[in-house]
Amino acid sequence: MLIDSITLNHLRMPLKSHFETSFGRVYDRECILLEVFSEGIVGYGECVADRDPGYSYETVGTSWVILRDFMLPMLLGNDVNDAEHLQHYLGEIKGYNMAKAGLEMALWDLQGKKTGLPLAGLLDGKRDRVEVGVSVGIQDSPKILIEVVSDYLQEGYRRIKLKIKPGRDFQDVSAVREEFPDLCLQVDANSAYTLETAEVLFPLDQLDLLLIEQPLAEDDLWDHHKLQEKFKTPICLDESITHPRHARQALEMNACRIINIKPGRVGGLRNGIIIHDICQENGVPVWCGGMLETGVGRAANLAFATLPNFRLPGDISATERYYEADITNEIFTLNNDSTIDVPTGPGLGVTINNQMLSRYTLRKEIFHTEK
Ligand code: OSB
Ligand code: MG
Repeated sequence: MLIDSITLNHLRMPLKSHFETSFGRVYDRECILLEVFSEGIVGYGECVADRDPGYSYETVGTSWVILRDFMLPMLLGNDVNDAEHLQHYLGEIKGYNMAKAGLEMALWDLQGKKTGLPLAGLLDGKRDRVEVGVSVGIQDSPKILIEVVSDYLQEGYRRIKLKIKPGRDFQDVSAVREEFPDLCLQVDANSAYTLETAEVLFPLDQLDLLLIEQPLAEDDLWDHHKLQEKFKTPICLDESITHPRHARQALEMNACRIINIKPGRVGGLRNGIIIHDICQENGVPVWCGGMLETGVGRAANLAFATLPNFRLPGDISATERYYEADITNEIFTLNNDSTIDVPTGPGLGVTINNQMLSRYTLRKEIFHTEK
């Protein structure tokens, strides 16, 4: 696939309701939408880096610079067959997994459009819909949290994830557990604790949680191992796993019993599939995480979650959980059984609503080959 030109769009989209994690509260979400043009066809990709370096060191601003100065010049005017081949170009660049994953997504979309196959088909996925849940931010009080959770249950979600942070953990989670004794419930600390401060989390072990996500720092596999020894609830790693190697090491040292895979965090679907397979070989379940994606990234996550070892519901909620109006014409809705249908059109299977795209675009730049 000859790469003719690439457009970067820096988007800011207002969220329907604010989203608070241990690293802060946001009212809107930023990302980069990539448009990769090849022989008259356009492939879309989403770089999920956020405005601030709270979840990851990578931000919209830094991803933009790395894409502009290093990644795009490597690709423009060249032939890139597929995601495997992309690695040949980008392999020398350290880090910036979200930028790499955004480019890779656009290539998958192009590949699907050129062959007429949906992404789930290209990945050899095994499902036509995937089980999903909803990730609920920290609320102003446990009472409001219960109301918010109750609303999502009314909408049909059967798995709830609560964000926690020091000072807003056991009280919030136990309040929800008392109100909903049978609910599939899990928590996510986004690395807000240390081995010492994590002692306050021990009572969570009695609340019958599906998992405790990323309690400790990103670069702290060993302390996760020490903590997992003290919990019967599985620890699930998110931020810590940015490469297939980390997945292998985490499993070897029993640092977790479940892994959340986000294609953006691990440098794309290709690496995501490798992590999926490593976990499957070791009998460890995975699930698909989310980054409040637009319809573009959501379509990719749905296709990814069709692989067989995705055995827990993903953080892939319906469009209306996030946005009043998305940049895709396609809207994702929740089925009665807490699933979302996987797109069936070629590539990602989504089309862009250009009016919404231009409304949300803060900055746009078109790059052509210099040859
Ligand atoms: O840790 O899973 C996380 C959103 C932004 C950054 C990190 C995380 C999240 C979520 C939201 O939990 C999941 C979603 O997209 O619904
Ligand atoms: Mg997480």
